[in-house]
Amino acid sequence: MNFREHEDKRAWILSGLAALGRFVREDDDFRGSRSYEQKAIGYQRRIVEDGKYRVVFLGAFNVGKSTAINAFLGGDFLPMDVEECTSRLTFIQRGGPLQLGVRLRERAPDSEVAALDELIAPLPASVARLNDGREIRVTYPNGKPAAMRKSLEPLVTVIADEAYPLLAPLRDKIDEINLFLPSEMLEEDIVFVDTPGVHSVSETRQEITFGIIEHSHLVICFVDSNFAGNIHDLNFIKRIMTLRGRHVFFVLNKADKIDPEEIDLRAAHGPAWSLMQAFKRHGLPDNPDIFFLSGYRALRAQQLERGLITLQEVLDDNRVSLPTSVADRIRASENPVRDLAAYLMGQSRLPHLKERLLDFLLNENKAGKVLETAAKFVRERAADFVISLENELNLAKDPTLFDELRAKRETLMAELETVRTKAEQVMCRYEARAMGGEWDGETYPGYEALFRDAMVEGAINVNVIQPILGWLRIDNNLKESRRNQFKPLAAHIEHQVDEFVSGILAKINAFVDETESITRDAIAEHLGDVRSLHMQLTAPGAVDLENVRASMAGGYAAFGAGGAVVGAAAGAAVGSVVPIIGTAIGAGLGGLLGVISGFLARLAWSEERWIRKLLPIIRENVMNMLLHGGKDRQGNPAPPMLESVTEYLRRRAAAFRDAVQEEVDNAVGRVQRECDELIARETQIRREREAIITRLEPKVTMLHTLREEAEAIVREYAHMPATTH
Ligand SMILES: Nc1nc2c(ncn2[C@@H]2O[C@H](COP(=O)(O)OP(=O)(O)OP(=O)(O)O)[C@@H](O)[C@H]2O)c(=O)[nH]1
Ligand SMILES: [Mg+2]
Repeated sequence: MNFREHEDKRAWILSGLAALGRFVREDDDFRGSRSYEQKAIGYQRRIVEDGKYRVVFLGAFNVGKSTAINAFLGGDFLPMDVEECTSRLTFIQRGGPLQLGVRLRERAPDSEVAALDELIAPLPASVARLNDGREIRVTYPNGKPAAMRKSLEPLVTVIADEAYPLLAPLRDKIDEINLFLPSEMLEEDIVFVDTPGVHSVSETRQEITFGIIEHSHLVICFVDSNFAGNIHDLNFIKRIMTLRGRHVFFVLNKADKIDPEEIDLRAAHGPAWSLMQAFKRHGLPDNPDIFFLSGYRALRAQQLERGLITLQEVLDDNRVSLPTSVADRIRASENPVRDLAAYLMGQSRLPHLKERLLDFLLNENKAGKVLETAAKFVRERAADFVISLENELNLAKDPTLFDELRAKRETLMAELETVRTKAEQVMCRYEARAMGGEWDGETYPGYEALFRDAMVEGAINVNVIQPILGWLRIDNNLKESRRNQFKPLAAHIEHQVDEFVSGILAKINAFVDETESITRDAIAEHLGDVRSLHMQLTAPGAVDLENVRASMAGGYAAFGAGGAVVGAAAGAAVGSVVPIIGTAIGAGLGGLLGVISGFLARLAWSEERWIRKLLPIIRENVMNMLLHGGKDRQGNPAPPMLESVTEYLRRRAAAFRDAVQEEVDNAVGRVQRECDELIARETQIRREREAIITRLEPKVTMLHTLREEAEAIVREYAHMPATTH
């Protein structure tokens, strides 16, 4: 951008300030103190609008700023005090007649203004209200500074709160205090700003003063000659210096209080030397513009000249403390008042400072400086405001978070797949062992086949029939049986069958237990994996594997106690099979007893003959009981033990597998769902971020453009010779 005309720049800066103002006032993305920034922007706007050059007087409280300004102006317009005095910024500029303008933030009710009216009433002054009651104008027709100073006391001094409590509500509404002085006192294009002391105990007053520094074009920094190089001063001087581009005059004030020998502008010794040393130590520019001043003497000289005080008063004034030789010379002169005034003025060194200041101002491109400072203000504010927005924007654009999310999800999915495969393998092994099949190079018959293979006629013959026959041959067993209607034989058959089946089942049960236990452990281990995956997704933390195993076992036990088949199996596993095979035995024995009763008459048979006769009956009954089935005592069909037990084993194998499968599915499903949610969350975050980007990008661009264009203006001024415009 190339700004040729002063007016162009001015118009651009005003629009830039307006843009900043809108951003601060309305934008939800503005981070900072709205009221502070709005005020600062407002100040700059007014400065650009009136185009006046601000000369700001800064320094510790009581260092003599207000006194010096009064001396500059040639009258005691501003209140001064031996205590901390100034509490507000006071802007002093050229006007028509002597006037005080109090700008209010809001309209003050009549009652509040009346309190001021009353105070002003005894003074030669008239009060008017302007701007819808938002400004109070006091005019002093005779132009006497004292009247203005007195009306300022209740408004801009530290003691006002105590001395004029009635005016507190009005004071709270004050936005700005302006002094308008008759034309000869001040240049048209200059505003002097009196400020509260920087080392004030009141934070508010400090802030007021620090706040105006960035709106200054020239700073006159006051330091007490007696305390030059003081660390407090340095801290705030550093602060002024950070605002590059401001010229600073350093004034060593109250020079009347030091030995005249100490006044050395070349800074070889005395306060100027101390100040320079401190500057050097703190890396501040080592060729500052340093002046000595006695504001008080200058003011006294003026008062004397105007007849506001008498010669005697000055001679008696301890603070003026004239050397006796001088006092004698003055008394002896023809025009002692004029001579004393001239002497004091010379001693004050105000003329020197004034001359240097006027010279500086004459050469300064004041209008340019006003715009340059405003452009810097726009540039810096735009740069400041954009930082937080940019941070947020960069965060929204930062892909690493997504990458992390995605990477995490992908690892989890992969791990989940491994777990699923492992669980499947465990199930395959289980199925091979329980239902028959091959696993890891070994072939398993399965529970059912194990049982069927043991329940064959040969084995039954050897393990059931033969032992029964052996039993019949022992002692009186046959005789006893015949005598008791074969009931002992029936009981023995029952016992023998029970022992046979129980023996087989005991072996199978051991195998079932082992199968279930290794499956349970293996699954618990993998479920542990699944659960830790789940934990990774939800909350970080270790998974206690023992807990998982216990919960698995608990789940299965609960299942076992609840299920009818497994309930029966639990009985079978520990001892007798009688509970399951009772009906089969009943059916067998019913037939046996019926057949045998037909032989009861033929008691003359030999034992071997009896046994031969009984053998087929016993065999048929045992085989029916175990393999073929028969009828129970009521004549209902009764299944053989082979079928009941294999049915039970089948169901037990399936029930366990289902229980485990369910547990696995649940656990894996949970992780799967978390992963799905992760994807959903990713999408949502992405959407939110896109919204942030869409929202912030135009603002960032706007602020960047402001900054760049302001920078272009600043650069143009930097290359401009000082005397243009
Ligand atoms: N000896 C001496 N006293 C001075 C001089 N200038 C000011 N004083 C006195 O110092 C005291 C403070 O002066 P002010 O002008 O009110 O000081 P200030 O820097 O405006 O103080 P605040 O408004 O509180 O920040 C008054 O009593 C002045 O009379 C000076 O050059 N020499
Ligand atoms: Mg003051």
